[in-house]
Amino acid sequence: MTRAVLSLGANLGDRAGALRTALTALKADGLIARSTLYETPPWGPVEQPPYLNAIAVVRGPRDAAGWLARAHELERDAGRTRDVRFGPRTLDVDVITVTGDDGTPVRSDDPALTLPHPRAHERAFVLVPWLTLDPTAVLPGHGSVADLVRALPADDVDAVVRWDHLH
Ligand code: PH2
Ligand code: MG
Ligand code: MG
Repeated sequence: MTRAVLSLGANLGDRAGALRTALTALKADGLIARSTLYETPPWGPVEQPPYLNAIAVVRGPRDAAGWLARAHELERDAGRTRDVRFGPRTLDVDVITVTGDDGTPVRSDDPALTLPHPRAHERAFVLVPWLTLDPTAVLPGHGSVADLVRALPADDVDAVVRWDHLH
């Protein structure tokens, strides 16, 4: 069994519907916890609409490649076609960390699945929902998520806004 932290994002179409459908589907995969939905400014080089983001923690009988395959399946179910890097999408599911039951983090340099996720430590839209879900969370190689959030520019943190209590 492994435990995986997944980051879900959507910025096209019915954003909340896509995230909620994926989070519901993950119950069958051993969903342990999920954050609420957050609205976040688009990160990266492409101009695009704001995202809704969420974090899910799952535990099940998959290895890292198995979680990536499941992530791609959820994206496909949401009607996603593979598109521009960092560009807009109906659903994106990224594997952030995978940990064995003995607590050992999976490390991978495979360009198809780098673990831990190579940019998670600088992304408020990953770290803020994750911290809310698990105040003791650690990003292997980078330290505690609480410290990483404290190290982010305050504007980046403030721009990640709880969304679902407004709607
Ligand atoms: N995903 C991207 C690019 N930029 N920005 C935010 N706020 N949230 C995302 O999930 C996101 C992004 C490509 O995967
Ligand atoms: Mg992504
Ligand atoms: Mg992705």
